[in-house]
Parts: sequence; C-alpha cells; structure tokens
Amino acid sequence: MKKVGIIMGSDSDLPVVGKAADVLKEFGVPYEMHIYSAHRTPVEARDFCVNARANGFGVIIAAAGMAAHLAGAMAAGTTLPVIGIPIKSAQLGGMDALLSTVQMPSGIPVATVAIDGAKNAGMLAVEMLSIADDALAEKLDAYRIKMTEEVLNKDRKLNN
Ligand code: RP5
Repeated sequence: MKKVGIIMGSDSDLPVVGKAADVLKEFGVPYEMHIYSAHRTPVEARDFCVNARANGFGVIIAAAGMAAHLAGAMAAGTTLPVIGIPIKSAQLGGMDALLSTVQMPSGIPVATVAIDGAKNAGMLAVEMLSIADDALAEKLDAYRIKMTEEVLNKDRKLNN
C-alpha cells in the first residue's frame, strides 16, 4: 500500500496533527511524519515533495499555522494529492492559515479541511487510497456503519 506523508510546519502543530496519524493507525495505513517548514526549512520541504511519489507515497497531508504556505509548497512540488490542515493561531484563530491554505491559484490544488481538522485529513487520505484498495474500502464501509449505530444508540437513549 502507498504511504501517507504527514508534514507539519512546527512541532507545536503535533497535538493537532497527531489526530490524522491516529486515523491512519486505525485503518492500518502506513505513514511517515516530518517537521518541515516552507519558511524555516524550505530545502528539506522541497526535497520531500519532489521525491514523494518515487519514495512510495500516495497522499501528502500538510499542516501549518499563520502564513501557512506549507501545503501549497508541497502541492507545487508533486502531482500527488495534497490535503491541507490550517492550524489555529493565537492571534487570528486559524483564519490566517485557512485562507493561506485554501486559496490556491488554479492548477495547483490543495484539498483543505477545517481549521484543526486533522481527523478529517486522515479520513480523506484513507478514502483516497481506498480508490485502489478494496480491503480499505471495506474498512471505510464498516467505519460508517459503526458511526451510524453509535449515533442511533445515543438517539434511543435520549428518549428512555
Ligand atoms: C507555522 O507557524 C507552524 O506550522 C506553526 O503552526 C506556526 C508557529 O510555529 P512555532 O513558532 O510554534 O514553531 O510555521
């Protein structure tokens, strides 16, 4: 199976970004995590995305806060799908990173999830890999069924 690359701009992003890794673990999807910044380590960030496909990656998740160029920089260096996670900042609450991540010029897409939306980034990566992996697609079906049952159980309890 292809790996997922999880790249974050700073170790301060890890408490949020770890939730994407938790999803990948739950679905048995291999991944690598790195701290590469578009601003502080541009050479390493570029090297990662340029070689990602040859190194066995199928999807890249890129998380950054503030002037968040990381996901866009990743997307510029690969034709693999890139999922962007805008990270909440103390100053602007994540709107800064959301706009920096989502407003990509046409031709270089970043599939942007919600501010701090690391769990959905992990889910989306699994869904992307499931296109070529029937066993993974079955796991996703089972996950949906379980989620539905959990909600309906809560609904039943509400009126009892
Ligand atoms: C971004 O700047 C990082 O992704 C992080 O969200 C933010 C702040 O980084 P630190 O100053 O905490 O390292 O590049």
